[in-house]
Amino acid sequence: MISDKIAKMLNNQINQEFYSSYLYLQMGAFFEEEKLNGFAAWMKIQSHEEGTHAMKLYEYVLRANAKVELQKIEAPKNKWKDTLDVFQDTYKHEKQITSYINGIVDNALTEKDFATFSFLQWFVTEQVEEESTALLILDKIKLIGDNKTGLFFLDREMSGRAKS
Ligand code: OFO
Repeated sequence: MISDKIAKMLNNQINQEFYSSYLYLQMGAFFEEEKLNGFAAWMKIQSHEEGTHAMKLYEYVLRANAKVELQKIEAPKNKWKDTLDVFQDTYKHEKQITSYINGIVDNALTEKDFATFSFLQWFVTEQVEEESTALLILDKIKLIGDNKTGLFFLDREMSGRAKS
């Protein structure tokens, strides 16, 4: 049902989603160390969501009668200067994920693999959300600058994120 090339790309994406989960879990640990518990909770939820993205792809590859080939997950970066540094990386990372998703969509269209094209629409929409959320938080952090009270309140706001 899907070509070897598409199956390979989807398997790579499973790895990328698990890597995202790892990266955000590591960022969560950074925030725990910084005593920013709201940011830490936000990152742990984000990490969990990335795992669900990986599983969506995993199930699709199986349903499409292709082989799931899990790969080694790269160790994420584990040092950041501050909150701004973390969210600059988060935004950059999500843009990178969007480009990978777009790459698979592009190939699916070229191959007239409309099933995969249709399946990936969820990810296309999700990436708009992911990028815009990361950018909004990044902008708020920039707005706050060195103001510790501002960071305290933003941390509180971050703790309000609910698990979806
Ligand atoms: Fe962050 O959306 Fe999946 O990777």
